[in-house]
Amino acid sequence: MLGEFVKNRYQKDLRECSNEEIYIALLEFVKEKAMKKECPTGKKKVYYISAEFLIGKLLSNNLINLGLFDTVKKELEENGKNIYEIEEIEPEPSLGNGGLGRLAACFLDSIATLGIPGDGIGINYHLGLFKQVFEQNLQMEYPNPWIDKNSWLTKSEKSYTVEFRNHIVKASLYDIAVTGYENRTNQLHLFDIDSVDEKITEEGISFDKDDIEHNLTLFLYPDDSDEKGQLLRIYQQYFMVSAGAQMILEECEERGCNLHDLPEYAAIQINDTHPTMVIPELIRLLLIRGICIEEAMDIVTKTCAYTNHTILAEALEKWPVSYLQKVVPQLLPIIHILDNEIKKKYSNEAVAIIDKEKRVHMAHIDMHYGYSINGVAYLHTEILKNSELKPFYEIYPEKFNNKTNGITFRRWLLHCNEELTAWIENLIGSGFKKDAKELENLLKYRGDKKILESLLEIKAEKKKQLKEYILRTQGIEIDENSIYDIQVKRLHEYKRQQLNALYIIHKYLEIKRGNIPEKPITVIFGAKAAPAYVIAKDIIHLILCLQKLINEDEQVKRYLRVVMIENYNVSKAAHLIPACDISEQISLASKEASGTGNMKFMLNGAITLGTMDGANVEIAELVGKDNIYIFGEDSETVIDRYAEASYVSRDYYEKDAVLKETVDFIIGKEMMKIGSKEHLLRLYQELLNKDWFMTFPDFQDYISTREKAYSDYNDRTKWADKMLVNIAKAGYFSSDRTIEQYEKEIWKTGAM
Ligand code: 26Q
Repeated sequence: MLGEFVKNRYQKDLRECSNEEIYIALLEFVKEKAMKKECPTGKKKVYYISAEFLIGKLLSNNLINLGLFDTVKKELEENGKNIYEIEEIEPEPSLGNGGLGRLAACFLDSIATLGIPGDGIGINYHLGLFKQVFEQNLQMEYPNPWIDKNSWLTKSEKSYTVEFRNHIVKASLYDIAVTGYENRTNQLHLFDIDSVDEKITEEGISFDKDDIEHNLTLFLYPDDSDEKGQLLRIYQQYFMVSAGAQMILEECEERGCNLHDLPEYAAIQINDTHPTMVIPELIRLLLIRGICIEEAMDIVTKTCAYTNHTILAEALEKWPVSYLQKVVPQLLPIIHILDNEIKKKYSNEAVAIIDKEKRVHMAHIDMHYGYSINGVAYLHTEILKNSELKPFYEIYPEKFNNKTNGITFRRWLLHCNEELTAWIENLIGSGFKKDAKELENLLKYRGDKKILESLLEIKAEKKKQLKEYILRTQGIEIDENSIYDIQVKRLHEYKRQQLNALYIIHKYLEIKRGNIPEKPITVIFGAKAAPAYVIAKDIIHLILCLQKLINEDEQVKRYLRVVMIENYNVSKAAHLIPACDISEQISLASKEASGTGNMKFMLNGAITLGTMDGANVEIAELVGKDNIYIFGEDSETVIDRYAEASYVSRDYYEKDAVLKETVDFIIGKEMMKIGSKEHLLRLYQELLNKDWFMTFPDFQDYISTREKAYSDYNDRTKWADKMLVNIAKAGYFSSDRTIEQYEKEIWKTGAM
């Protein structure tokens, strides 16, 4: 099958082709097959608009979804080729920062899998998220290009004009096929400008931020710590939504829409506030097309729906009116009308669109002028309703709803863990691939020693594979018989990688005192810090210094190792997650909206060590308290403490000798020998004088809960039983379930 395709292309046999040649042939082969599966759109269609789509590598994923993976793998093998080596050649598109972007990618997969007509709309960043390199125990950032002559992108004929105050640009449309699992193909539409120039990047990832013609689609979220960066972000956002809105109207008209009935033809899901300008832009476009302002506002309100992904105040976008004036003056008259309407109706300042400091609150536009507001996990939605967005909940209780996040099992089980997939299939058949709830049928094997042993063997195999991968890619040797304890996610203080680091210091000191752990431990991190996020980079420095100190200490390294994975990304996640024993989900309760890594780990048989935060709450409820390790203060306590402004970290430090020695170690002589005083001292002072995300109050409980997990690990059969329960209960977190709820409760396209 592939052989014939290759022969036509290269006039030679598969066996004689290089891996690069095969990769390019496969790319074309898959594109062709995907196109054949495209399906017509009914009346209504979903548009998932997002500044990020962290799709990761697509080759294997597409082969799986098209039902071709096994055949292609076999044909390659018969010709002396290895699909995993070919996979490595594919450059990884990093068109997202983390959770929100990866969620958008999982959602596209599920939308297509469920047969819903629904496309993504975003930006074709040329460099995506930076490539992380460690130098002198510090994070350095480099450009990360992914677009080759041969890529998944297909240039379409379509283009739209986008006008800014000082520029007019042509938005060209590129498409990436989104294959559903044994179902239809949808599209990810990415807009770009022809004049973008990768050569304008200077040292590292800096570039001239004024040069809009050459930089507009160059980087994902350029550093916006200064005004120019923020203006560029507004340029990018408007570029995406203006081109997107024009395309949506054009498509709907082609399907017979007269624009008065737009809500019957389109549901636009706004992924956090980054695409919020689509609301005033659509109103503007409807006005130009002859619809009056009142009706335009009404139409748009019935078409747009908003998802909130964060409760961190600093992440809620508020753009100064003056910035919008500089970039998109045509939107301001509309934003003022929207604001006046609200001010007429409600005197409460807290729900205004434009505040007293003349800043436009993007989320407020979404909530007033959209028909649905959803959080991404039960607890998150409750916090939105009862505290963060309370004034809006009081006005629009009917708009609020929860959609607990999910992940696509095609990538996070079938692709990344073929061994576990085969094991499950052998026990309960293959129905779980389409209906993840069927995983619960595994529960009948609870307590079955032979079955549990075979589950442990699979975990051991994946751990061996990860050990080899880490040795090959980073030259660090780990012990495959140790407990793999993993925390991988963006670096942020609220996610509390620093708490994990404090545990490592404590353990190191314990081993030095002769308290040897029963079982060796390998702590693995993977995390990128935003380039301008100083403390986050200090935390990376701390972890890298601990890695060096511990891995070179002959006495300690037999019992404890630390590995910080360089340039953590989607494909590295696929190596790490199946090999994990303990999944660290230790955010400060109330701060992590949902988390999705927690779901991927659970599905692959890792046991969660976490706080009652985000979707951990739902995981705990599903698996029961014997199959998860929960510690720390709950969200109510934390929220109250913030309200009282009563937290003083130094009090904890002074009262707890173990905590004190641990924190002091950060600036002790061992660390100073390895690390930089500037970074370590700043982090030490931050913890001692602020500790905004309250690691100290949770410290002791974290240590004892982690020790309990390590000691339980030694009863292998009992541990395997916990693994089994976690896998069996993970079905709820399939993004197919999430998308079914979006469809039935928000979009209502009628496709299912
Ligand atoms: C905002 C203003 C200025 C510059 C950047 C931003 C910005 C950029 C990215 C704000 C937020 C993000 C990304 C947020 C994100 O990834 N949130 C995560 O979303 C996941 C999917 O719902 C959740 O599982 C995570 O809990 C949440 O942190």
